[in-house]
Amino acid sequence: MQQLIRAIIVLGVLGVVIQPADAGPAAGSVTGTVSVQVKGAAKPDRSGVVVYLEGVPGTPPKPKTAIIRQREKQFDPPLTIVVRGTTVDFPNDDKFFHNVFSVSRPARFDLGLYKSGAKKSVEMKRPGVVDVYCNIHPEMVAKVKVLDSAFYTITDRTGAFKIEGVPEGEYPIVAWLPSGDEARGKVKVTASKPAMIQLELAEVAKKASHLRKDGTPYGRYK
Ligand SMILES: [Cu+2]
Repeated sequence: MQQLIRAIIVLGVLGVVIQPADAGPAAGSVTGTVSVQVKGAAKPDRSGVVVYLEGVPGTPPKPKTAIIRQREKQFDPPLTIVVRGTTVDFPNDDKFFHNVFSVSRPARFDLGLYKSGAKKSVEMKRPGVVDVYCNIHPEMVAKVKVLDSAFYTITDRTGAFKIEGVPEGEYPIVAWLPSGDEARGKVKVTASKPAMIQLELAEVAKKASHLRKDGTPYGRYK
């Protein structure tokens, strides 16, 4: 059962241009804070909200490698943000077998059983959210958020964020909670004009339960 909690995320976005000394094309920063409110009360910990801009012109973001380890029957880290085209390595650092898989639309894969010390990799070709599980251990849960943008950041405990080096222009801005949905707005990055937007999104408190790769529930053989 999913329990929906209304949450409001207020993005205070300030467009600031930091003109480099050797003045090339104007590059700015988007800074601001995210304040998460659940049922009217401000959430003390506002970390973990992914904020990113879409459609920023220029060269496409460079994919980097990302690593999600299988360690002590957990995925480490549980949340990974990558740009499209990034290859994610899944090394097995445990002493026993795992079977990493995903049935999420942006990246369906089944890495099969593999042993301690082995590593398999997946290229994240499409943007979206990829839920990663192990077919043996239901407690192993990871998320990969694949973005088309290199202009992203994750809020800290205070909800503050900063995206640097943004060319001037108006862009869609997205705030995404891994445990909820996303809120969208637009932000104008200019030399002088600060912009303020308010977005609403729902935080979803849901029981972490999912099915195995073949769609059946996890049995008692764990
Ligand atoms: Cu496992």
